Amino acid sequence: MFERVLLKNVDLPDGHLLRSYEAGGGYGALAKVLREHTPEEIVELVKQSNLRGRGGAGFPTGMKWSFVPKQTAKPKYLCCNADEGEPGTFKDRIIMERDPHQLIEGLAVSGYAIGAETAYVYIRGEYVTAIRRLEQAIAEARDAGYLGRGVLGSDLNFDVHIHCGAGAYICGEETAMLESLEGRRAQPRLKPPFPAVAGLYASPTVINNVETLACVPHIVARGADWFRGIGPDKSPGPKLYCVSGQVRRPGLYELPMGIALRELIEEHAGGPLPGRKVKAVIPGGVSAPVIPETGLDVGMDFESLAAVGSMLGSAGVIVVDDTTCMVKVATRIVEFFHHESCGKCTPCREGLNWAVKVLRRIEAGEGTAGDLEQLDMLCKGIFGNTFCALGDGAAMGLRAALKHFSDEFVAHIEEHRCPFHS
Ligand code: L3W
Repeated sequence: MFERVLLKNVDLPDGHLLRSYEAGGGYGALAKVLREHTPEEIVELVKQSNLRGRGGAGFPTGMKWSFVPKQTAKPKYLCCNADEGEPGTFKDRIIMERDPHQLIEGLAVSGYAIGAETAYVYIRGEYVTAIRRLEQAIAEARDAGYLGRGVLGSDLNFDVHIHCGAGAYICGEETAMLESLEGRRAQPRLKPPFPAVAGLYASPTVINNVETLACVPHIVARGADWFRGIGPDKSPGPKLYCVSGQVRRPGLYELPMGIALRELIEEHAGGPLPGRKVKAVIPGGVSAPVIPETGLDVGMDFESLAAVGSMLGSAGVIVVDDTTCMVKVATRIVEFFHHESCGKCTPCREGLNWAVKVLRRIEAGEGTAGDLEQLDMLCKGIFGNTFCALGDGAAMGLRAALKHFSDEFVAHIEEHRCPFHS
């Protein structure tokens, strides 16, 4: 059995309270850091651990921190991306609801490392329980001296504030999130400059995902070698996998990075529903290209999934069985991206609108010869030509569905009906 690290407190009845967190050694890493380490040593430790961002892109965390300029008159900010809007993704919610102090300790250690006195947690507004628990935990941490002026009697001043989103997927894109935090409509900014250099209020800003920050106290407590010893060396660590869709035991699983997708689905999530077969799996939220059943032996880590043309993304694993129409799946996903497009750039705004129209007519059995070529042309027009990753995610997902399940698209067009729902 894999030892739970990130989820070790989530089943405790009072896991969200300070006394439970402290009873399990909580805030020991923060105390150790303030007693024994310089900020530079913590950045180096996180670099050595090979921790990579858990929000979607997998960027090396220590490297991101090291981009923050050392000599600057501006304040530095730490932002936690807790917008968790990717369909099929529910890992950060569980951390915030059931073990919010783990995130707060991660924020405090990370803030110390990068020289930030202020952190914002940008949390999706629908996460009402998580917001309430995090607010309560921040108040407890302030009262206990883990946040505020002179943290634990040291020179560190550090505090955390919550900002609630209002339901837009684009706010999970880091620069749109900064726009929203500054009070403007959330639309992505051009990069570079990257936020590490010019982010919130044009100041150096590190943006990390909830799960990424939650890993940091454990790396401090147990060392970089321990972390690197779990899973592949380039993509190591304990990992939260959100399994949903047509399986017997959907849920949140903490397992090593790099576990085979087949093992995750068949052994941990209980396999397909009785009498059904797995047809396809979307491994990393709907931004990640679908993998057909024959590809399920792939490892769930950044390199292995990239090598097969997909990605780990937010590790939102969505299982699709043989009773489900892939044209319907692809249409729902592209409809989602179309609905959530911020409209700033033309390829995403117009291309997705067009793609939805074509997909809906194919799904309704009204597709015509040439529709598949048109979808392919639209994917080419969108991919690589948009301001942010939203358009890319939609195009990559649609391309993969067209590639692996072309027979289902062709059947809809030739038979003028859905073979699954006739
Ligand atoms: C300084 C450089 N910083 C890169 C930083 C950059 C960002 C991070 C990754 O993520 C992914 C995408 C989607 N100097 C830097 C630098 N950085 N070069 O590194 O950057 P990037 O551009 O590779 O990706 P991104 O646009 O930040 C998007 C996937 O996320 N996705 C996932 C959504 C997940 C949720 C959720 O619920 N958790 O919403 C959605 O599209 O596919 O791979 O910090 O600043 N030279």
